Order: sequence, then C-alpha cells, then structure tokens
Amino acid sequence: MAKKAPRQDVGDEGLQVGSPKEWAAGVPAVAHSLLMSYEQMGVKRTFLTLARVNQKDGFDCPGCAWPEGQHRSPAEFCENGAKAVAEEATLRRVTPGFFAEHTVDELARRTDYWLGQQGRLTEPMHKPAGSDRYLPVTWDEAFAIIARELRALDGPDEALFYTSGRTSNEAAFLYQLLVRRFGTNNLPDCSNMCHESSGSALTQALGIGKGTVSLEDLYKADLIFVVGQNPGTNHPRMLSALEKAKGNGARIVAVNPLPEAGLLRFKNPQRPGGVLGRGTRLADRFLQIRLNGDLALFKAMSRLLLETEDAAPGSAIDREFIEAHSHGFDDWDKDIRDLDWADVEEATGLPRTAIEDTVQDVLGAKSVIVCWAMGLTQHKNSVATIREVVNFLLLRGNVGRPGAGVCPVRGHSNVQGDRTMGIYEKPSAAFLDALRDEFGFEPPRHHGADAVESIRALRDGHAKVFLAMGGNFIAATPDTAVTEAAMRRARLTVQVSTKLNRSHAVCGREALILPTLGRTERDGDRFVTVEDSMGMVHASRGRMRPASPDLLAEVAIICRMARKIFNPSDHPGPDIPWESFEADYDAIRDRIARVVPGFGDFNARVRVPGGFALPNAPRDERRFPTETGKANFTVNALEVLRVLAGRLLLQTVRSHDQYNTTIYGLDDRYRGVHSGRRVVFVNPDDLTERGLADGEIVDLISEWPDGERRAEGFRIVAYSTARGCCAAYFPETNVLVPLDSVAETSNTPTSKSVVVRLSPRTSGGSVAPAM
Ligand SMILES: Nc1nc2c(c(=O)[nH]1)N[C@H]1C(S)=C(S)[C@@H](COP(=O)(O)OP(=O)(O)OC[C@H]3O[C@@H](n4cnc5c(=O)[nH]c(N)nc54)[C@H](O)[C@@H]3O)O[C@H]1N2
Ligand SMILES: Nc1nc2c(c(=O)[nH]1)N[C@H]1C(S)=C(S)[C@@H](COP(=O)(O)OP(=O)(O)OC[C@H]3O[C@@H](n4cnc5c(=O)[nH]c(N)nc54)[C@H](O)[C@@H]3O)O[C@H]1N2
Ligand SMILES: [Mo]
Repeated sequence: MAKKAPRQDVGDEGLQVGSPKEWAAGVPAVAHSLLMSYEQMGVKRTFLTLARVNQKDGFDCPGCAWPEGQHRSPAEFCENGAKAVAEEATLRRVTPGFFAEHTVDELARRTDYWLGQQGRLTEPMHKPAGSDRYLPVTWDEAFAIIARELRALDGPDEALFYTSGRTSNEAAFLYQLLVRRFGTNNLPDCSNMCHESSGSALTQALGIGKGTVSLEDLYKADLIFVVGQNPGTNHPRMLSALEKAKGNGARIVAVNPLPEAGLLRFKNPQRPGGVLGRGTRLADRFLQIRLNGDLALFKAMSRLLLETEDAAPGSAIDREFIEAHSHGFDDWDKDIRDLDWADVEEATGLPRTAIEDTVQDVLGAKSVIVCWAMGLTQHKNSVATIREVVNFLLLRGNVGRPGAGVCPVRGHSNVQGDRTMGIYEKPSAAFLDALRDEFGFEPPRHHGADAVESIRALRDGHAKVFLAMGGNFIAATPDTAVTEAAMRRARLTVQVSTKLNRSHAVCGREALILPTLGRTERDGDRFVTVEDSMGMVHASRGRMRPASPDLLAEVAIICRMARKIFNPSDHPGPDIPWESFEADYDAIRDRIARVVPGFGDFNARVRVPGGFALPNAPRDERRFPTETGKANFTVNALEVLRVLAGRLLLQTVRSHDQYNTTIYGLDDRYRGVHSGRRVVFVNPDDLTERGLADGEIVDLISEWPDGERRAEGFRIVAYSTARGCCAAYFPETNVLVPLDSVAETSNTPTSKSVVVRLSPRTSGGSVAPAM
C-alpha cells in the first residue's frame, strides 16, 4: 500500500455521534492502528518499526510512560503507541518548498490536525523579523542567531527554556546544564501542566516527588483505585497490567465522572483468544464522581475507616505504622472528625452507601494502590486532593510495602526522567551544589519561571527569547488568546521539533525551526536513556534511517548551540567539553552518574538488558526524606466547588485519536464520536433542566473576573457523565482556561474544572447527523 497524501484541512462537517463502547482494545484497536501506520509509513516500514517498540534492543515507545516489565511480549505496544510511532516514522515531509508555499499567517489559520498531517520537518528554517515566511538557514547560522539574541538580553532571566517530556535523559541533562551555565533557572516544562500537583504533594507528604510502586507491586495488590484516568486511551498497556492484577485476585475501583471504556472491560489484543468474547471485566466498582469531588471522597473514606476503628480497635488502621513512620496524625484525625456528610455528598455527587461499600473493599484488602492522572492534578485544590490520597493510604500503612502505595501515572514517555535530570525551575540546593562541584561554575540559585509564569513574563515584556526543546507550547498552554499575543511579543522563538505544529506558526518576531531526530531514528551508533513512570531507567536505540540527512540529534543541537553561546569573552569560566559530549554519550552519562543520585555506574548498569531501578526511599526502606523525616499526614480543607445556577463544570480531555496537541484523527471511537472534535458531553438531565437537547450547537463560555472567554460551535452530545459536569477536548477548549486559574502550590492550569455556560447559537452550525 502506498502512502496516502495528507488529508485536506477539514472542519466538523462530517461529525457523527453513535453510542459509546463498553470495552477497550481488541481487534478493532489493532486493525485501526495498523491502518493508520500503513497510511503514514507503508507496509514494510510499519512492520520493521513496530517490531522494535519497547524491545530490550529497540526504542522506547514515545507514546506514554507506562513501564514495560521484564517479560515482554513480541508486540509490546498498543494501538495508541503504534499511532505515536506512525506519526513519527511517517514518509511525509515538510520541505523548504512547503514553507515557500505557505506563509506563517496562513499556517496559523490551519488546524492542529492539518499541521501534523504534513509530515516530518527536514531542514532548519528561519523567519527573519518582519517577514511572514520561513526560509532555509544553515545550522551554523541558526546557532549564531540564537547566540546573538541571547547576548543582546539585559540578563539571563529574559530567556525561557521549555522542555516537553520526550527529551532523553542525556539531552535533558545537557540542556539544563546549558541553561544554568547561561545563568537562569527558567526551565518551564510540560510537567507544569501535567503532574506538577503530584510532585508537589508527594514531596511534602512522602519526601519523593514520584510514585512508590513498581509493576510487580501492581500484581500483588488486593485493591487498586484508578482515579481520574482514562487508561484505555492514554495508557493502554496499563490495561494488561490491571488484567494481570485481577487474575491474581485484585479488585479494581474506578473513580471517574465518565464511564471510560477501558475501565469497564478489556479485550487483550496480545493474548490469543483475548480479542474474542466480552473480554475481562476490569472495574469491580465504578464511582461516577462529580468533577473535583475526590478530596471529599478520600476524606470520607478515611473518616469511615476511623469510625470502624473506634467501634473495633485494631480492625481498621495500622497504629504501628502511624506511630513509627508518620507525623501529624492527631491534627489530621481531628480535622477528619469534623467532616460534614452533606458537603461530601454535594462535592462527590455519590450516595453515602456507595462510599461505605467502597470502604468495605478497603477493609478487605491487605494492600492498596491508588493510581491517578490528570483527573486529579488539574484542579485548584489538586495538591490538597493528592495529599488526602496519601493520608488515606498512610492510615492503613499502605506505603512502602509490597502491593501498596501511590502510583501517579505519568504522561510523556520521559517526563519523569527529564525532571530527574534537573529540568526544574525550582532546583534543590543539593542538585545545584552537585552541578557546581562537577562543572566548576556557580549555578543561579533563585527560582525560575514555570509555564504559567513564562507566559506572564512574555506578556509583560520581561522575557524576550523563548526556546523549546520539543512540545507545542502554544497549543498546550491555557488562555490561548492571551498566550498567543504574549508569544508574538518575543524577539526570538526557537522550536526544536520533529513535526510541524502551531508553535511554529504563532511565534516571535524572529523565529527558528530546528528539526531533530525522533525516538525511532538512528543516531549514529549511539543510544539514549529514559526513565519510566515507575523509576526504571533503560536504553532506547532508534534504527530507522532519519527522516532527512539534515536532522541533528537533540544532544548535537544543544552542544553546538552551547559552543556558539559560550565564548570566553561573554562567559568566562570553566570549559565544558560540549564537543566530546556530542561525540560520545557515555561521557554525558559519566557526568550524570556524578551529579544525579541513583545513577552510580550508569554506563554499565544501563547496558544490562531491561535497565535498572532508581532508588526510592519510601518504597525500598520505608524511609521518608521529608522535612519531618516521617510520612506527613496533612490537613486539607474541603471547599465544595459550587457553580452559579445554569453553569456547568467543564473538564478538557483527550480524544482517542490524539496525543496531547497532536491530532492523529478525528474519531473518539470509545466515546462514539466520529469525524469531528467540536463536541461537548453533557448529562441528559442537565440538558433537560436547561432546555437544551442532544445535537444542538452551542458556544462554551467561561466566566472569570477579568471577563468572558468563548469557544464557538460545539455539538451537544447527551452522555453519561456526573450531574453538573461536562467534557470537551483540548486544545480547542484551552481558550476557556484563564491564565490565572491555577492549582494552589503547583501552579498547574485548572484544565479539569472550568466553570462554563452553554449558549445556544442563534445562527450558523448545522446539526450533525446521528449514526
Ligand atoms: N494516546 C494518548 N496517550 C497519552 C496522551 C495522549 O494525549 N494520547 N497523553 C499523555 C499525557 S502527557 C498524559 S499526562 C496522560 C494523560 O492521561 P489521562 O489523565 O488519562 O488523560 P485525560 O484525557 O486528561 O483524562 C482524564 C481522565 O480523568 C477523568 N477526570 C477528569 N476530572 C476528574 C475529577 O475531577 N475526578 C476524577 N476522579 N476523574 C476526573 C476524566 O473523565 C478522564 O477519564 O496520557 C499520556 N498518554
Ligand atoms: N486544556 C488542557 N490542556 C492541557 C492538558 C489537558 O488535559 N487539558 N494536558 C496538559 C499536559 S498533561 C501536557 S503533558 C501538555 C503537553 O504539552 P507538550 O508536551 O508541549 O505538547 P505535545 O502535544 O506533546 O507536543 C507535540 C510536539 O512535540 C514535538 N515532538 C515530538 N517528538 C519529539 C521529539 O522526540 N523531540 C522533539 N524535540 N520534539 C518532539 C512535535 O513537533 C510535536 O508537534 O499539555 C497540557 N495541556
Ligand atoms: Mo502530561
């Protein structure tokens, strides 16, 4: 089959809505992914590439951060992993001829879908100030432009250095080294919009900003909560792990406003026979919670455990653990006793009996794991909610023993590794000391800007150069109109990318596109390393021929850029051997081994097939390196999120055919949506109450003290979601999320609780046909 030409830019003209699915994966999933891969890669390339995903001598799947485990099947990838690979290994190309045909202004009017469909970037491109076109530029000239603009700044804090979570450990380590050598901690990253709330909460409560379970723990758990997560779409390989855990006797409780297909039933495409029949039932219990109701739920479950303990001492809580390993229990206990059940029922939308039944599951389980993703992290009170999850687990000593613990399920395949490598705007003193001792310069100590602060800095003219190591900052961030205007004020924006996206079109006065190798591609005979969601570090080696001979690896881009930026007159100080780092990644790993705890003997250990586990004090030793030296119970006030009459709480989610801002296709198969994305899922009773109906076209309007924000033309889909809540896809709805609406402490945009009203469109927009 030959590759097909990219589709034309399309709207939602063909939008069709059918009924949602009750199970995930299986034959259609495999067939669907192969079809998409053929379209992009052709048959031979499809098989060669997919055969290498997540194999011990292959490359790490760029899809998600779910771990691979020691026993890998020959097809250790999922439908959406295959789509991610196809997206990168596509045969379509964006050449200088493409840029000659399309002005920047024109590209800014295209959809994310169309931009992504154009294929891989092939050559460095430069948009001079005042021009509306990208022109070819040599790598050398590109680096000279960056060095010139950085030197022209009044201070290093006027530059911002973004990272998305696909960057390898080696590139991430060198990138933060360059940035700190330059003199700033302005290292915003996609984590700021993702699991930052988990990191903040877990660091305070447990002394580590990561999860405390391994894959083996999942297989040993008696009870697994999957909260605020849609694994059928976003972490499909997790379904195999849940299936295995169930086989070992685990019960699963799904907590979600939506009955996501993957949580209900699973047909394992990698098991013979797995695709037949009705598949495995996954969730034993489904708590259809209101958006933002989780803090109340976990407090309520803890309260019931305490009451059970009162009635029968020794029956419900682990006193020994609490006394030996925790701090703050008494204050917390007092707070939980004050809990008001009316508040709980209002916040969760759940009847008390449903919570009581769930607590029976908890009492019957020796070991409990709580998994979560964006449903918990993108609210105003997210850090408090996650701390309350920890309290609930601590109460029965469910941390630091087999089969128990916290499991924040990460998104991007190396987002956790990037943070471990020092991509953080608030680095610890210990990390900076180690960097200083290794490289002989004094890194900046004051904190840098995160993603939201970066937008403010651009908006207010405090930042003038923006460089992105991957990602699509413009489309991933909130308050689209504000953010776009802010970015256009920059003097220079630089995007190191594999594919065309909106951040190339909405750019600074002068702009550069630096095309780079993807995971699947050969980087000489070098390999890189990544860390998965459970702290396993392993090698990743691409084997495909690069999309163009003019691509550079991220490491090479960083090293060459550094050599242009740091000349002895502007940056006196020690020499960093950038040239040898570019030639030999072992040399980078030797430095990582000396700077980052847990990486001793890195080069040898990462060559052992399967890699190695990073130390994890709570998991390995029940040691909690917090300020108190213990696991901290924390008091978190319950404030019920009430909205004015007629409003709904909107969550912005991923469809089945997207990877963040990369839109693979226009279907959301499991939710029954085809050929379109501008839909809003609303509970039928809420529709009736508001005099609205399925199929009607509405504008979504968010209200905020500084004014209203509007996203136009969404088709209403009557759907089973919790009362008072609705859902629509991002990035289309990012325009509705105010820049200043962020989570306390973590500063993460509140993308899962936006107050909106639905305003019927008086004209325009036809009703899409039903399927
Ligand atoms: N195919 C694919 N894979 C991906 C990605 C992708 O876009 N596509 N993205 C990657 C990235 S970066 C990330 S971070 C992860 C994201 O993985 P997810 O977090 O699964 O992604 P979302 O689509 O944001 O889904 C949020 C889920 O939480 C639920 N939810 C929302 N609000 C609440 C709440 O208040 N309480 C509860 N209990 N539930 C709530 C939603 O109904 C939904 O099921 O996936 C990663 N993997
Ligand atoms: N409203 C709303 N907004 C959200 C979210 C939400 O749930 N709701 N989720 C948030 C989350 S969890 C995240 S993680 C962010 C994601 O934010 P980002 O990480 O910034 O966005 P992505 O869409 O993953 O970035 C895709 C681009 O990365 C580039 N790319 C892909 N592979 C590589 C590579 O190997 N190297 C390099 N250099 N570039 C590469 C390609 O050019 C591609 O266009 O979005 C956040 N935004
Ligand atoms: Mo993410």
